[in-house]
Amino acid sequence: MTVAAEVSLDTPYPLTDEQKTRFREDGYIKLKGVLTPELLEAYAPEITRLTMEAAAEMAGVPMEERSTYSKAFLQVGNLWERSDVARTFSFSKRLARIATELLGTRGVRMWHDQALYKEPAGGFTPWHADQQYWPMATSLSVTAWIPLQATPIEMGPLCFGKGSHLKNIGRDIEISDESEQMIRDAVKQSGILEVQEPYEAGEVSFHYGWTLHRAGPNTTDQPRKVHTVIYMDMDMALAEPRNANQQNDWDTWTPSSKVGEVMADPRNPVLYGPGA
Ligand SMILES: O=C(O)CCC(=O)C(=O)O
Repeated sequence: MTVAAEVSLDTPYPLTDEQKTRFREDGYIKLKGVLTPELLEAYAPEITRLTMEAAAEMAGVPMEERSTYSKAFLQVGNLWERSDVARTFSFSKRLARIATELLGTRGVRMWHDQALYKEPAGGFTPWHADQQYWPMATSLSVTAWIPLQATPIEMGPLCFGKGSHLKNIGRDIEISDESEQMIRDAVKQSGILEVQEPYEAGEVSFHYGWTLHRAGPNTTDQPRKVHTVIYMDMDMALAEPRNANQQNDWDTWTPSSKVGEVMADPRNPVLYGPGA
């Protein structure tokens, strides 16, 4: 048996102190070998099946008739509620432990998962910060961005604004042509380094909810298949929504939670830490 074959979705992935510090300073980190070819082969087909089933209507709309947002990707949330295979993938302790150690919390809960498939000829993803959408009381949230294949620059991997989670830029603007322009200008003016790199198969990146990021278009003839899992501190309280997107996300992802209380809705199970 090879070393790679022994890696499961629950095998710990040891992080160094240097990696944790880098994540906290840069606002993101890309890690090699988080998933093996065997794991990708085992889970990607089901993620793709569920995504194409749920997004069939949008996939049928010609690109030229779509908004900037819907040109960027087919987006399907909470796959974990749609099949046991997707649930096993999204509930990976290996990923959830990395999220916990990067955040420095005692554990993490599921905020939600979502597939983000950038189709062939799919457009760019405008600059934005995810937490604009999330009614969270602190900044202890992190997204695992999990490409299901190697993702060269031509497919539109993520591009991060290095250290941008520490600046107060673009926090009130949703994903749109305006966010692309406004944040792009602010990133350039404040000297934030834009880092865009290809992903090898099995690499996974993690970024804070306040880290500014975008992605280029997919100019290849293959879909850019990506799954994501969004984690929050297991002690995260619900904040009063600051905009309509946050109200919508409250209703969608944590319906029974109350402002000021820990988000312990059945949709937000602890994935790593006490009680997991
Ligand atoms: O996959 C993309 O193009 C954008 C993803 C993103 O914004 C995110 O996962 O936070």
